[in-house]
Amino acid sequence: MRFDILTLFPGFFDGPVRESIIGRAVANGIIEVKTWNIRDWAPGKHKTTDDAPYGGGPGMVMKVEPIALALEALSNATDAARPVVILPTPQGKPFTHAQAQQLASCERIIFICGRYEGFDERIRGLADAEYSIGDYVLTGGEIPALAMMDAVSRFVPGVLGEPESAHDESFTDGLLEYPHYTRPEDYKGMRVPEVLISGNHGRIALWRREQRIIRTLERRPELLAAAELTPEERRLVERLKGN
Ligand code: 6GU
Repeated sequence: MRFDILTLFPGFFDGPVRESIIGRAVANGIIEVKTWNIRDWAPGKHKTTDDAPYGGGPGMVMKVEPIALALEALSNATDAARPVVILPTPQGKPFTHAQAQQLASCERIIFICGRYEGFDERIRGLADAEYSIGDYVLTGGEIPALAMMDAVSRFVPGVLGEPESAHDESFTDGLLEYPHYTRPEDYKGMRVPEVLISGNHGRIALWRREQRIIRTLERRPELLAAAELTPEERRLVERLKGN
């Protein structure tokens, strides 16, 4: 799978693309990440990528032409599959686990990273989808593009090792993760739950499932409506709620 990132700050991606699991996937040739400087498609001596807003007001607005030209140049390749173009914006649909999984089957994704106070509305017309990564405003699309690329890559076969991929339960069944512990058994009086050292795998599995339900109820109760629970587990939720 290949990611192309259009940005005014290609250096932003140097570390994240080299390190850790994504770095390993790139080194192994499972994913490919190419960054492109939008400025390289800006016309004129000054290579301007932004301009004053029509109608006045503060700040500058990113221009449409450099991005349009960049996309044209990137799509001119002889590839069979058309790339999917994603525009990270705070006004986009919330980006979810399900979208990450779905996008992982694309051969190629292009991210357009906007900066400054805004971008020309016509840039939206160049994208197939707009996504937001949460209800807060970031200074640009670079961090959201990295977050989405990371979430998508986890679903690309071979990116995660075996023990890691088996771990994928977390959002697929709509419950949060259970608590994890490793040595020491006692850290300043905070003990590892007894059940985890019992060696009883049946009890451990039950405890973990229950912990996931309790945790989801406490922290993200809105997730429970869509979670995959047995009738018995639904009754447990009602009991925990005090009903
Ligand atoms: Cl996708 N872009 C920006 N600039 N801010 C955000 C965002 C995206 N998602 C949440 N905040």
